[in-house]
Amino acid sequence: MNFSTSLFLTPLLALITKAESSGILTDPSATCLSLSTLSLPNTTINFVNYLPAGTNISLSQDYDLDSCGYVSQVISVDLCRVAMEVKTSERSAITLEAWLPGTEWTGRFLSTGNGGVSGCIQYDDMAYTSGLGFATVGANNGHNGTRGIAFGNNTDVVHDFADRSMHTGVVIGKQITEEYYGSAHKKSYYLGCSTGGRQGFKAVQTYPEDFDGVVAGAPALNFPNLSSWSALFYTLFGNATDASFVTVDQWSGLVHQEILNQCDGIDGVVDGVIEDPELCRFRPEALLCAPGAAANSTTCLGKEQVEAVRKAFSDYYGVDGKLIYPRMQPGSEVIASRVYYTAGPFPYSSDWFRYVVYNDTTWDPATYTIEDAKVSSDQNPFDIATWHGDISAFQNSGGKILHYHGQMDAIITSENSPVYYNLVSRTVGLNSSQLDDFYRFFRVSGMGHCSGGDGAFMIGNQLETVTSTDPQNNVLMRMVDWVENGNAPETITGMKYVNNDKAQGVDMVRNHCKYPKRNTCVDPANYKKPEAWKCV
Ligand SMILES: *[C@@H]1O[C@H](CO)[C@@H](O)[C@H](O)[C@H]1NC(C)=O
Ligand SMILES: *[C@@H]1O[C@H](CO)[C@@H](O)[C@H](O)[C@H]1NC(C)=O
Ligand SMILES: *[C@@H]1O[C@H](CO)[C@@H](O)[C@H](O)[C@H]1NC(C)=O
Ligand SMILES: *[C@@H]1O[C@H](CO)[C@@H](O)[C@H](O)[C@H]1NC(C)=O
Ligand SMILES: *[C@@H]1O[C@H](CO)[C@@H](O)[C@H](O)[C@H]1NC(C)=O
Ligand SMILES: *[C@@H]1O[C@H](CO)[C@@H](O)[C@H](O)[C@H]1NC(C)=O
Ligand SMILES: *[C@@H]1O[C@H](CO)[C@@H](O)[C@H](O)[C@H]1NC(C)=O
Ligand SMILES: *[C@@H]1O[C@H](CO)[C@@H](O)[C@H](O)[C@H]1NC(C)=O
Ligand SMILES: *[C@@H]1O[C@H](CO)[C@@H](O)[C@H](O)[C@H]1NC(C)=O
Ligand SMILES: [Ca+2]
Repeated sequence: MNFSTSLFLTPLLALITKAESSGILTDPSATCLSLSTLSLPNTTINFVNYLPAGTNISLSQDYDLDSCGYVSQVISVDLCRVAMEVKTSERSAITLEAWLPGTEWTGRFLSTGNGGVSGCIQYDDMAYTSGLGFATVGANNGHNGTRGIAFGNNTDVVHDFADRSMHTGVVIGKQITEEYYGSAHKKSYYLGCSTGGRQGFKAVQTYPEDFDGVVAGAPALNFPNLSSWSALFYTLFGNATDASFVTVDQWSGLVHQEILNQCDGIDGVVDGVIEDPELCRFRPEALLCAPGAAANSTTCLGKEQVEAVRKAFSDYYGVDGKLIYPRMQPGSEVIASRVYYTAGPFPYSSDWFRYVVYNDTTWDPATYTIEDAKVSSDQNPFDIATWHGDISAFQNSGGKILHYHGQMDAIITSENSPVYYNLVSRTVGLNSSQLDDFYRFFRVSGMGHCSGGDGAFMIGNQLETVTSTDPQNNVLMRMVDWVENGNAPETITGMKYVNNDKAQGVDMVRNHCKYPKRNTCVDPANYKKPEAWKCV
């Protein structure tokens, strides 16, 4: 991951209207330092710093964050940094930080989330959102580092990971915000992706008062079954010596090309991006080697390979005949081959089975079967599945949800998001136009897992995907505009730079459609322009 700190947002800040707020501090620095004696339940203040805009915070000095990858973080506004430890039980605690803009506060509160099975305060998200004037909190989700080893022998750490860390951070964070500014926040927001997307929906389902607006990307919903689906791939493709193994080169040179041959044009233009992978019923049999011929590594696949590829692109069912998880969407295989198909056991999944499901550090991911999936889904500790369709309490409290999912996601199949959206629709008995009042779901073509990809993936969901703070081009400011001005999004606009390099200029701009609509190209010659597309 690239935690680039080169993006200064200061010039953009001028564009953001300050919400009405009495929280104007006469001496933001002195008020900040006074927070060091603040007394809050279960909370120890580790340190408090008032930092000027442009500070390059050295994180390795404060924390041992090696596995999280954060070395330093540049901030773009003056801010009060409060670092805390909050006990969540007799044998668990979260590390929590609040980054409170000193002079640029908009009256808004925001919580960031986490990723994978970490363990990591997402400092780039904190810099991004505090830089936009949000009083921001971030927590370590109850343990440190990117692995799930701390779950072993301690279900309180699992509890923190499932929902207690973030909710605790929100409760404490709102109190600190009020202490600092002398007035409570006006609106409360959430921004997260992946596990962070799941945490956003956990708040929607279980803590409906926590937020007015939730931006949830690529959510790791149905978490125990997601961990099972992630464990499946190693057992499908195996090791490099197995007949079913498909090499990285075959994935990109053969399988991905054949998927594009079969499906790229369905949306009206052959541009390397599949707008709606649900329409792609990929036939890997097209790649079968001629009878009797040995599998040809550059031009065709053997029988066992084709069988495994078909399974990866098929919905995955359990011992009880019920869906475990939908299939991997076609289109993501260049990256997915490095994450899943050729990479050996998926570490997050192995951690979940070893340290949570079986309490056995020697559990072997090569032995995984759908029996294990059943054991895991029956456990569902602390309701980590996050799979409730009744979100009417959130609706009734006036909350809004902007849900997005990259259609090239190589880690969490984008096909799980419509399954959840439709569960909500059936459970609350609202059709799409009624759900639009408070819950909108966007399929972002050509976007990988939270970032990257072959399409117009820059939607401002992270610091590194910001092109503008105009609400149409920035999902976070889009949510603010929806919550505070009632401007609900019809589409969200993404951009791609030439070679993903801003200096080389804009390659393409595309409006991504609100589900269940899908994008169709009506002017193939101009496919890089948003006018060439229509949501139908
Ligand atoms: C911030 O500091 C780190 C070293 O701690 C350095 O590698 C990085 O380049 C600095 N970033 C900026 C923008 O100066
Ligand atoms: C996580 O790291 C912080 C900073 O080093 C430390 O204070 C805290 O105790 C650690 N948390 C756990 C659960 O080990
Ligand atoms: C403090 O932590 C304990 C668990 O250790 C919990 O039961 C209690 O509710 C917490 N207090 C507050 C005010 O959150
Ligand atoms: C639980 O603790 C025991 C005793 O310290 C240790 O041997 C075992 O590996 C731990 N199990 C897990 C899953 O962490
Ligand atoms: C891969 O090879 C290892 C070591 O030989 C073996 O233990 C494991 O079962 C194999 N995995 C699969 C999925 O075939
Ligand atoms: C693979 O196919 C190519 C092109 O048809 C052919 O030239 C080559 O000999 C084949 N290789 C094998 C190992 O069959
Ligand atoms: C998870 O998979 C099991 C089968 O192993 C299935 O019974 C269950 O319904 C699935 N859970 C969800 C929320 O889809
Ligand atoms: C997990 O296994 C260890 C032995 O490895 C044992 O000491 C511990 O009590 C077990 N924990 C649970 C919750 O079963
Ligand atoms: C959805 O519900 C609204 C409000 O009841 C109704 O006006 C609309 O026609 C419905 N849409 C469909 C496709 O039935
Ligand atoms: Ca296309």
